[in-house]
Amino acid sequence: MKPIITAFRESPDGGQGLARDMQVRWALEEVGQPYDVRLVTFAEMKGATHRALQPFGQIPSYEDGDLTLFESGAIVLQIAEHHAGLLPEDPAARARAIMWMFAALSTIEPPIVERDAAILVESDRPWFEARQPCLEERIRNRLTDLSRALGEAEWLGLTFSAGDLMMIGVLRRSSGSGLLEEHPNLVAYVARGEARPAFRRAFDDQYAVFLASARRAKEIS
Ligand code: GTB
Repeated sequence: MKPIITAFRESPDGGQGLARDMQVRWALEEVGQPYDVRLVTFAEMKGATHRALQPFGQIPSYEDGDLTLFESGAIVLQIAEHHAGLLPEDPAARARAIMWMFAALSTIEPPIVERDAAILVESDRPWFEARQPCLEERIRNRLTDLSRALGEAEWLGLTFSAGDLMMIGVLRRSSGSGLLEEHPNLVAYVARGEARPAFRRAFDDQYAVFLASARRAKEIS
């Protein structure tokens, strides 16, 4: 039986693949595991049926037989631990790859999400403009340190891992902001991830969902 993931029926990202189902799709593609996608509307996401899978009423969720998971990091780790290809065999290298997954989600992502949220819901507040430099500085600090840690290496470990997958997923959210672009090695790192065939397949699948929702919107108008 194929695992089932959930994703937005109508993603607000305009087909850029920025919602977190993208990391799960990418991981499944990397390991060659076919999967099904259940698309949910915003209303369905907040309903009891979906909340039984994802208590916070968010996507993604993951169902594989009797196992149901939420949290994109936990889902990607589950996939990586049960299939070859996303975690090194060597125990120390494996632990470091998992460490980078946590770094992506708990060190790099929070300031990026905070700025995105401010732009989305606070842009009409009187203090919005004044707060921007502070939010940008927090991202800048993290990206500067990450850029130094990556240096001229291809990946964060010796080979591509779930740590890179999660990190690149997070960094894509700051692409085009000017902040990522201050670090050419991080821009090249993201581009390397995006050039992977598994990424392309995952991206194209979520883009097809966007195209279908755009067609529906056109038919209604
Ligand atoms: N920690 C959880 C995880 O990693 O799985 C966070 C899940 C999460 O934030 N899900 C978002 C969601 O369901 C979608 S990915 N939001 C709806 C809600 O909370 O009501 C975040 C996201 C959303 C939209 C864009 N975008 O439009 O660019 C990018 C990222």
